[in-house]
Amino acid sequence: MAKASAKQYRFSFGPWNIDEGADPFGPTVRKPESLAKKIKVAKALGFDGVQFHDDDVVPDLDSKSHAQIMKEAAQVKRMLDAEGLKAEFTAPRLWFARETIDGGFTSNDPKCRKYAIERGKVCIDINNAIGGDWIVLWLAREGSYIRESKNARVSVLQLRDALNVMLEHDPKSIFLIEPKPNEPVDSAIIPTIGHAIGLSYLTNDPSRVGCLVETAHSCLAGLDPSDDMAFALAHNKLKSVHLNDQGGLKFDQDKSFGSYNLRRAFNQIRVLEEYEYGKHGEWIGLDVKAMRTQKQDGNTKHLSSSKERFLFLLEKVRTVDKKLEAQLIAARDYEELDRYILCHLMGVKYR
Ligand code: XUL
Ligand code: MN
Repeated sequence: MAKASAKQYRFSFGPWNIDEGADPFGPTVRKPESLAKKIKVAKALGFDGVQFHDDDVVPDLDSKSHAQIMKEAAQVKRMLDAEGLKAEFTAPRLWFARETIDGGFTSNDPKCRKYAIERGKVCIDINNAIGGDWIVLWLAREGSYIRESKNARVSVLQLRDALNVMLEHDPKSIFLIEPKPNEPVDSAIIPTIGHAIGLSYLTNDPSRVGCLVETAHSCLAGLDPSDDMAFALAHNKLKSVHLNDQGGLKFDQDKSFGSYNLRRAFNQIRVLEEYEYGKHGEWIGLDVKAMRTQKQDGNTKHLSSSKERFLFLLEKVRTVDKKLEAQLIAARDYEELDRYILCHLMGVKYR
């Protein structure tokens, strides 16, 4: 096991990270696990919190009264309390409903936009009931399949207006935008962290609109996830991360952290460590998926191994010879710096 103390870091994952293995080309291959079991797994694997979609907390919420929704949310809070776990966030699953086929906040149909905003408000109430730190907005279908179907400038302003309504609904809630450039739509309105931060400044209270960087989403935009994190940190807006991995420009893979590119994983932790990320209440979320080939009894290995790798790489980040690094930077000998970092990562003797 890794030696580094990870005390400053709090780890979380969501119920969707223990899944049944369905993909667009084939059905489920594993049995579903109950939410109660997933919460117990989080505890057993040494996680500190759980992330939720609104309907993970209250299934079928559109068919339930507000009082019933609040009652069921309180039950989930009790389940978390019993394990000594915290809710990190709640995200409205706005990409599932019939009303959001053409997007939620940016749908061309005003009735559907209204549905999305009302759903956002319910999500805020659920998040408060389970004691979550923030609302995450993955803007899944806020985009287009063909350029002519929407006015992208209007869409940005619709997102701003929706955020303003939600900011007003609860003056304490904090909203994190999780950008992704494509999938399920062809082109997202908010494809990168720069767009997410730009949108936050358009709202009535930018101090309560931050962002979440996901490794795979940055890679899908052709960007370096550690640079995206650094950009958000420079704006004081990085409140959460979804660490995973991605092999180039293909479908969103949500592979185990470091699975494709250990150096890229190392650099994400490096940038978080430099800022003392975690000391201000931020979380390390692991948005990873098991391979479809995985059997039932190994359906959480991707979670434990991602966390284990984080701790190994944290140790690597903390044991970089800072003096040598500074000397090589001063000498502009980046070839030697490259060699040193790779020796360090591979655990082979340097010199
Ligand atoms: C989608 C994705 C989601 C969000 C939560 O790609 O990453 O799991 O993180 O809604
Ligand atoms: Mn994610």
